[in-house]
Amino acid sequence: MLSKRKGITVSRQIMDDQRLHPEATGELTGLLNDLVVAGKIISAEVNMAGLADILGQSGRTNIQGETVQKLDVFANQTIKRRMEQCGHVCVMASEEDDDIIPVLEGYEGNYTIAFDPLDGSTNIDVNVSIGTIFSIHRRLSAHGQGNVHDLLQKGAEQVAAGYIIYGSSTVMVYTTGNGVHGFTLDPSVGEFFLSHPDIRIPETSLYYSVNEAYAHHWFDSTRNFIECLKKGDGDRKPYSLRYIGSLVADFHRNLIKGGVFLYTRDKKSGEKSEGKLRLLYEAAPLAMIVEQAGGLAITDDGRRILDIVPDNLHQRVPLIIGSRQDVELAEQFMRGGQ
Ligand code: AFP
Repeated sequence: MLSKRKGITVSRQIMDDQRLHPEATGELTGLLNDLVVAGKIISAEVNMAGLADILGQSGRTNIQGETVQKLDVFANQTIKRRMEQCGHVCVMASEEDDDIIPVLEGYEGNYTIAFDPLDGSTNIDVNVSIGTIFSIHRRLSAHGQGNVHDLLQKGAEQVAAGYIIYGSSTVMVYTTGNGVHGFTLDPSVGEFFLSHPDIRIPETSLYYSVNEAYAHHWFDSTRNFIECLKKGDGDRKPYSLRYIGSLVADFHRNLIKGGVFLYTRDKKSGEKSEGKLRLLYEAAPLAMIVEQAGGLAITDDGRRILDIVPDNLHQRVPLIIGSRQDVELAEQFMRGGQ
């Protein structure tokens, strides 16, 4: 039986979003619909991974020095192939590629896309949630092939952002600046149906997500904040830890249940002196989503993530993201006010 919720498909929602902009040409709608197809293809492969001889390492390391898994390669190729000839994108950037990725000549469109094809690679082989994250901007250059400057725009200029999480079910969450909606893939019909309309992140929570193994490297600001959450205070109950190790999965959990995720700078950082997470492919798109859902995303020195103008494609950024009151409390510690 068709449940009430199976009424609204992701394509219909994308069309409805377009109707809010009478000046829209349908290009963004086309782009998002192509991304949905890429997400379905990747989801099918992830579900079959143990059988399709696609688990394990590819034998390559990426520009971040991380081992590239075979599924990373598959997801990256899938998105690039769909985007390069969808006719709506002028240039791309992927967490897995050193440089900008051109689109096919004659297919240049008005948008740019930056994406992390498969976030949480180390969880691929063990059936833990992983996901694709994307960030879309309008191009700055006039026409033809886009360039790196088209991609190096601050997060506040994003026209759409989202992720597809491959977990116990496959869920796509996206925003075009009019709220955040989540869609669950029904594999029996191959369609995403609206399952989480107008997501609002709880104002405060009982959960924090951080890699606590790094506690001995933390600055006092991070240590004191986490201690405060763990102890509780007055009306605030002690918080519990939830850390999956795939940002997209930790973020999704916190978006739905409430929580705060941190990946701050620490004393050991060295080459990761800006933390680990990437501004273009991870922090900026998730920041747009969290703000649209009523939450906040800042750096560990209190800058709004969406205001940061990237100076290179693979820029890293310290990230504190989640429920508004939790992030505000973190900010007080980071600014030395506690
Ligand atoms: P991988 O894609 O290499 O697994 O990295 C995932 C990630 O960038 C992000 O998704 C996690 O939140 C973070 O790394 C986990 O990093 P730690 O292992 O240092 O906690």
